[in-house]
Amino acid sequence: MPLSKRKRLRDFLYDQGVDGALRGLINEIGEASKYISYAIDTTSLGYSGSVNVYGEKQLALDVLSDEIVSEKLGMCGIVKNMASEEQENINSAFLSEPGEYSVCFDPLDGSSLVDVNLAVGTIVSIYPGKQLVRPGREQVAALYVLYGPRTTMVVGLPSGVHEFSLDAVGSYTLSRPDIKMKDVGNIYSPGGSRNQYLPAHKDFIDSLLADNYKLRYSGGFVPDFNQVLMKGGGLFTYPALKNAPNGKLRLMFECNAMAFIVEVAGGAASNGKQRILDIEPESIEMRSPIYIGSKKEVARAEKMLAEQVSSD
Ligand code: AFP
Repeated sequence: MPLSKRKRLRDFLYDQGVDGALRGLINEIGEASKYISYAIDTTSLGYSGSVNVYGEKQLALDVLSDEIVSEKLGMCGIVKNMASEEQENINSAFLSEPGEYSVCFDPLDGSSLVDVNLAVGTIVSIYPGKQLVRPGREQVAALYVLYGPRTTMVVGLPSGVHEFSLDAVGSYTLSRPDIKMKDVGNIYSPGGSRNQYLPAHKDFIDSLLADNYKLRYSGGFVPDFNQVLMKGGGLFTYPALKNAPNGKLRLMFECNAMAFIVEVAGGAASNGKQRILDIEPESIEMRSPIYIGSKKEVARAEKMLAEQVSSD
């Protein structure tokens, strides 16, 4: 199909009945992602000399990506509050009136993979109003951008999950409408070190192996989850570990957005005990174990973890 005939992001959102402010916000994030995509190709891969609020060294790319998203969102006149995984405080500096939405984002998740030329991503949760520390079920939209062989944006709306691809003239155009998850798949993406697995999680992973699930793991949450979503089934997990009882991934900056997307697509997302989207966040930086993908795999994990607890 000629480029000029493909459905552009802004037009598709309009056809989906998305309100003007939310359309504008999603497009602003799309604009920011174009600069991040360019920065990945051109910025040095060294460290910036700074650390984030968790004491983790920041790559120059981490800082630059965060600046790009923060400036775009701050100046768009739509965002009331925003929180970045790379910044210490919720940023209300651009408090805008009426500012219909607030945003949590991870500007460049998996950034340490850029220097080995693996795919990385931007993850965004969008909430109505100004409150940010709240359950993920209150999101009105969520999206991620995947910087891989192609740059794609997957947008989760209450009405459906849709993929857009960045084309040769710099427009996001619809490439996969209405993405759906099957109830069961055949790939699994197991984060964390096996020697740190808790017994029930080890039994769960071994049960997938026994059922001939194929291992697909790059170390990047965005590409690894995207593979499960686009293959239509399977499971990504980053569990509670002996040395990390709450896992590694951040609830507000990483898990909630993907959980919203996977549920709209017909899948499920759990911390092993409860639905990710129902977790009441204790703080904006809290971590959560995650089992996300097809319903049957998530249910199997919850069942095996519960049996472990009852037998303890
Ligand atoms: P970085 O953003 O520090 O590279 O971590 C990426 C990540 O948070 C997530 O994208 C991966 O799923 C997970 O870490 C991989 O962690 P392991 O390296 O422990 O498997």
